[in-house]
Amino acid sequence: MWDEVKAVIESNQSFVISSHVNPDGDSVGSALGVYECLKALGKDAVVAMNDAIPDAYTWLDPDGDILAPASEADMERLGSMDVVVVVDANGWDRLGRLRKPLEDSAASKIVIDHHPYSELIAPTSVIDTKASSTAELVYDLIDSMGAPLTARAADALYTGILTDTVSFRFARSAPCAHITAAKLLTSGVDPSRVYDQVYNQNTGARTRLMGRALSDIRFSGCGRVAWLTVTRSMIEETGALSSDTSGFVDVTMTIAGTEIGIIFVETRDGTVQISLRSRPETDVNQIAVGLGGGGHRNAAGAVFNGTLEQAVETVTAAAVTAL
Ligand SMILES: [Mn+2]
Repeated sequence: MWDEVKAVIESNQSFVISSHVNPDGDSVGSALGVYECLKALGKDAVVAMNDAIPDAYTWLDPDGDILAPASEADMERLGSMDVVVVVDANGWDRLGRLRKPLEDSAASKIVIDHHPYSELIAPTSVIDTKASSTAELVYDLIDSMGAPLTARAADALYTGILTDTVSFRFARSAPCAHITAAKLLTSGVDPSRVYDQVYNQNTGARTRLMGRALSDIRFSGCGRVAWLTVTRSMIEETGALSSDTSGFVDVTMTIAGTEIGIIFVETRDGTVQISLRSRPETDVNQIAVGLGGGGHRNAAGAVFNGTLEQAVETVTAAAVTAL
């Protein structure tokens, strides 16, 4: 499955690795895994993202190797690399401001991903929708290239698997995810250290914001849909950051009887960020796709153009219909 990717890597020297907007543990982990692999093979590589790396993952990049958010000057330079590698996304529109320089460049293009897709954006694509995470695929790439697995790559890939499976809780945590995780542990990853870095570094402000959001939880569909809202003023009053809302929606799924959980976050530019979660038997990806977003069957997201009230009305109605 890696022959074409290997051939492109072997016959080129400079690589730019990128991923989707609002990077998560899997996009950062997969990008760093590919970066470390290419560096170990003596290649020139750079990772560039549209947005800053969330605090939970900055420990993976202590020297700030990742260009995030990429500047205008970075983007000009990136267009002239030999190869563009897109990880954890398969759609140019997912790259934000990096779309134009990378899509338009004359570089060879590689996609490594595990999201469902409607069409390929690059002929050299390895997309496995059964994989728990892109990180699991990147481990396989490094292994099949015979490239050394650096300690940083191992930490990064373990982080990708840990976060995309929500600590091995999701249905897509197939045996493969555990097997790859076990190999990473064997190579020296300290699971308690990674868990502590990723999940136990919240600020007081984030915890207060979570309390505000949770204390106002609402239900639709006779309790089967649970939803949270976070307004701009809640974020400002608690002194939290917009990115602090990451993970709040997962709390809705800890409630007995909830089949769909939703969070609505009001943004500065007048849109509403929506994240959806569901039990294995319920598909929320179709709701996200209907809103112009996407993701997975049990975890998806979209950006709604309109007010918070309009978003709540539209999306809770779609969720009740999807039950
Ligand atoms: Mn992923």
